[in-house]
Amino acid sequence: MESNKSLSAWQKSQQYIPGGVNSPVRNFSKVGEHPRFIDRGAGSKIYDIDGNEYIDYVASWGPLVLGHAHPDVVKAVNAAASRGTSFGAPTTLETELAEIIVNAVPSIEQVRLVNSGTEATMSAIRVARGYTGRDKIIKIDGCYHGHVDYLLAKAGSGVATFGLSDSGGVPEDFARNTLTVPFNDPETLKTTIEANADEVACLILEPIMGNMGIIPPREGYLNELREITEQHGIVLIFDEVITGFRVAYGGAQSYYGVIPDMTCLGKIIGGGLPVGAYGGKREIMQCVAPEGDVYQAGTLSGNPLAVSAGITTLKKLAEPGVYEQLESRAATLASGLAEATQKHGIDAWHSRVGSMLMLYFTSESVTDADGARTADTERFRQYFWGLLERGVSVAPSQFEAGFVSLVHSEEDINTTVQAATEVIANL
Ligand code: HOZ
Repeated sequence: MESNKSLSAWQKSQQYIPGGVNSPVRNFSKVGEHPRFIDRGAGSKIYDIDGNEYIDYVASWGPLVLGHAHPDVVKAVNAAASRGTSFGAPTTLETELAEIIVNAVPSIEQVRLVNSGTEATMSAIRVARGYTGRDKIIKIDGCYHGHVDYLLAKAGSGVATFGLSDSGGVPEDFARNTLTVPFNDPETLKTTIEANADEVACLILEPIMGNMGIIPPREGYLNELREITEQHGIVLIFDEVITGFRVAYGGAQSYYGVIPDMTCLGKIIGGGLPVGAYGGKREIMQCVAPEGDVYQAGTLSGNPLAVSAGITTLKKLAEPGVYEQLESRAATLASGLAEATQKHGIDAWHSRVGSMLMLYFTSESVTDADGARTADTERFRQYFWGLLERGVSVAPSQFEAGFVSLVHSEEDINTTVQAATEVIANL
């Protein structure tokens, strides 16, 4: 497969951009070689600058549930752009998106739009601290909530991909108030809370871990978290930047029927444009300035382009049969992969919730970050290249989720299973 143009594009980009990329996991260094530079996307496919075509399961790391360059999204963005890209003043479009979100996500009575998932989690935690008057926070080992200083401790995504325990540049003092506990382990959470009685403002987690591969909650785990946090007056924050509108229209909270106090959103609600949001109970959200004293602001927050793409995307997702289709295509893909690893005697753990899935190369169970860390990344590297050479693009990391979108046809799925089976047979 020809990739000379990507190679020279990367050689040039590295002169001007650290690692040649604007987000670490896009760099292929953990799978070896250079990243492919993308020219365009259409539906389920992306095309690199050397002219190679790939069935894409990265989906811009989650947002593109309607696929690339969906005509309605493109039309909405063009229409918005022709009326002005940003005003720094309220528009009715923002209220329209906020209303859709409030009606869809059970925990959200009021919502603030921001520009990224990082901004959403950072702001939600500030509000939780302001609301409770407490400083400490608890996060889960392997959950990733963006690149907020004090949330990079034991984080997933690129931090896990590059084998970092945390990030340079974060003063110890900043992380002093961050406590971490394992996923699916309510007992350690209880003892941690008891050891820090009346000091913990919030517990933040991805209800389905999506930055360490895919790790679903054990049955009852989220309910236990709900009970424990309620008992101690701790704000429970679900980071649904990945799972929001992905596993169900109302996100993981409606999928599992557990309602947090606050929710962070991003990715899908911007339809592929930069956006984030945080929201929750009215009483808590009333702490946000100008109603309350917790400050948060942004020049481009709620800009008409991102908001229009988001509204169009969420309206499509409200149509009947959407989540059934995602479920059925992803189930076919997952069972094809499971059959292949079984047939060829490859140690594997298959994980899937709705249209998010992951194949870990390990003989262990993956129910928390330590389980995920047992995966054989060298074997993943071979798998990744085998797929890419056969025209299938997955994230260049054992710890990043795969996403099925509404435009993946049965043929795409069958082609992918066939390609993966060939690769697995040769591992
Ligand atoms: N943190 C994102 C994946 N979990 C990566 C974003 C990107 O590289 O675009």
